[in-house]
Amino acid sequence: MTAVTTEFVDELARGVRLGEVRAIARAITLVESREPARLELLARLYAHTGKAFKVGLTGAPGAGKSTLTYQLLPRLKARGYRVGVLAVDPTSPFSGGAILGDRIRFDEALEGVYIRSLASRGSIGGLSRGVPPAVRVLEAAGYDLVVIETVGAGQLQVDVRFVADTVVLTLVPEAGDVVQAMKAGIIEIADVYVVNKADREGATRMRLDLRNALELGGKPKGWNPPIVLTEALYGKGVDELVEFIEEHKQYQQQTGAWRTRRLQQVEWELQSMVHDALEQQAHSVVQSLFSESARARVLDGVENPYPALQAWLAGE
Ligand SMILES: Nc1nc2c(ncn2[C@@H]2O[C@H](COP(=O)(O)OP(=O)(O)O)[C@@H](O)[C@H]2O)c(=O)[nH]1
Ligand SMILES: [Mg+2]
Repeated sequence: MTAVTTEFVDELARGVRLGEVRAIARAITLVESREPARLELLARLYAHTGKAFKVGLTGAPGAGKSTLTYQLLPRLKARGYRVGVLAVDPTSPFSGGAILGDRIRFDEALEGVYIRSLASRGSIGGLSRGVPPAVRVLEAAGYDLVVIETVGAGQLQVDVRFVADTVVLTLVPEAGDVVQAMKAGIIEIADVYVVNKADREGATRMRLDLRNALELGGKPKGWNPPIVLTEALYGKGVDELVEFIEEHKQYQQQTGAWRTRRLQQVEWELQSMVHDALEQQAHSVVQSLFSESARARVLDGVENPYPALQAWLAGE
């Protein structure tokens, strides 16, 4: 990337505010990068951010998250939302452009929707640190609902809580083993559960197992996470899913849970930025404390590195 000038950042910020697709794309590329100017851009946009409703869609690869997202789009638009999609999934048709990408130009469902894939590298616990700043770019551009599709298992799915207001966990009947999901610690993280591919055998049974597993932990005091059966491929059950997503949003707004959750999101966003900066710093600190020949001496057992590290940590 060439040196980023203040004029360039100004122009980007202006373009983003006008909702220009090219400016949005370049802005997201910038905020995803480690260019110092990314903070300048974010500072410029900040006043226009923080308002979008963020729906996190998580689940194993192949569970049907992209298909579901595609089905959600026209329904969310019909409710008046301006929708953006961030896919943290290298295999997603959204990001790969293989399936949906080819249809993008003449597909009504995708009209007016901004879709972008994000790299999952440079992450804490697997979730792209690029998500919160990319969301802010979309917010500044006027999008008021962002769907975040994250692929993965275990930790990755837990992290989505810190970027989304409502987490939808997509399971499939074949994955039948609810106990596995419980062990992985992902069973408690969702606000809405989806058993997709309900056209296949075992979906009703799975809903039952899931309900039992959820109630093992005792009756929840607040939100009781619903379980929706869907057939994303055929658009079945998706209206119900949208209903529950909206209900969860309203529940949070009415109870104040919204604010608690968003405070956690702010913490995670800032922490991931600092974490990233420290990681970069770690490399240069080691280079400056221990030259290549010093590192060779450490290897050969003739230079004890710990006093130097101790001194550095103590700020000497
Ligand atoms: N039978 C069936 N297949 C589905 C359904 N939903 C999605 N699929 C298929 O499952 C595969 C994976 O879907 P995709 O949306 O890419 O999953 P993702 O990896 O979770 O994003 C695709 O071939 C879809 O067509 C469904 O409700 N029933
Ligand atoms: Mg996908």
